[in-house]
Amino acid sequence: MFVDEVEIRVESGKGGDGCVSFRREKYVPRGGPDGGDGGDGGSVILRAKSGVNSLAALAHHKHWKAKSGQPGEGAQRHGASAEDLRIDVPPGTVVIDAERGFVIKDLKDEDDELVIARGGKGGKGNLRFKSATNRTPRQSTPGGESEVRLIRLELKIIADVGLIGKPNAGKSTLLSRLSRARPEIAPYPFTTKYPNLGRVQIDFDRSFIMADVPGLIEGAHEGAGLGHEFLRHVQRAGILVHLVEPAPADETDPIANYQAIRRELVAFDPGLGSRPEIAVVTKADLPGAAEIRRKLAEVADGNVLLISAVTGQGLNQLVGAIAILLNPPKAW
Ligand SMILES: Nc1nc2c(ncn2[C@@H]2O[C@H](COP(=O)(O)OP(=O)(O)OP(=O)(O)O)[C@@H](O)[C@H]2O)c(=O)[nH]1
Ligand SMILES: [Mg+2]
Repeated sequence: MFVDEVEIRVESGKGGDGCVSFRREKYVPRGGPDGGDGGDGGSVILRAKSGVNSLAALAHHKHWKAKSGQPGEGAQRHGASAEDLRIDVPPGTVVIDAERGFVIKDLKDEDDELVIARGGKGGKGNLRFKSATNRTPRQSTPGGESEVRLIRLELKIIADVGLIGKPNAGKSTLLSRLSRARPEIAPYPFTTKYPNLGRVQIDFDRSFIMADVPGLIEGAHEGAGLGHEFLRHVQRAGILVHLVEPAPADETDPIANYQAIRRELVAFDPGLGSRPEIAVVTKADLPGAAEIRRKLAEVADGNVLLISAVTGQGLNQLVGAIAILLNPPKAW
């Protein structure tokens, strides 16, 4: 199961109370204070870990609580501190305060960490209050309170290139041709239900990550279709590759389809509207594809490419055009 948004409640552990105690030993009539400190409560820590691919593990486990620290005891014994509770999330997880809606932190890279609920400090035992003027202190402090937070985690896939387009445009097929990813491909819309990522090799030592996101439809920015959920993944892609199929089965006009998707992008996030985009007509092996490319060139900015994932036509050119826009450094 792919889960890319989840709300959880986290609670740190309380600190252990400090102890009030006096030494009691045979033949030692007035033993001094010997109450130990309480241990610290455990913190809840979110950690980005590669290999974790979705937030699915959190979908069924919504309450996370770290253990409390142990209270101090007599004979100067300190209570044990509780271990921190680590929750592993995929790199690219954004942590949001669910009550007030602000972004707390973006756990972008592997090993990024965030203490989301800090454990209470252990209280002080009465031994600490001993002084020249007070040899029998009865004071101690209680352990620090635990912290509770409601947070929302959103996974934004980080890709260099996002494949966008109407359902059935040929996005998954293209990804499967260019990378080792094996997304599901079928001759009907909405085959892809969640994003797929693949690494595309430009040449021997340069590559980029391409994401295939579910097809977008009109109204996607308001939640229509599956696309809305995934538009935010597109937000992180540096470049958009916009696929247009030349002869849709529903007989809609490819040029109008292209423009509809452009409108959705801008409506969702105006910044997406100015993201570098390569417009591509797919299924070049079908009759009429070249004509559609000519028409699309009149409305799209820049050069429109024509490709076929079946014959391989135009694929090198497309990877080359992406490479120029990305300009990735060589591996050494
Ligand atoms: N003739 C031809 N058919 C293609 C080409 N590329 C993809 N197709 C076919 O188009 C159909 C849809 O392809 P997908 O790759 O599943 O399309 P998609 O854009 O990922 O679709 P959704 O996941 O539903 O949004 C499949 O039947 C593919 O075999 C192509 O270059 N030429
Ligand atoms: Mg698909």
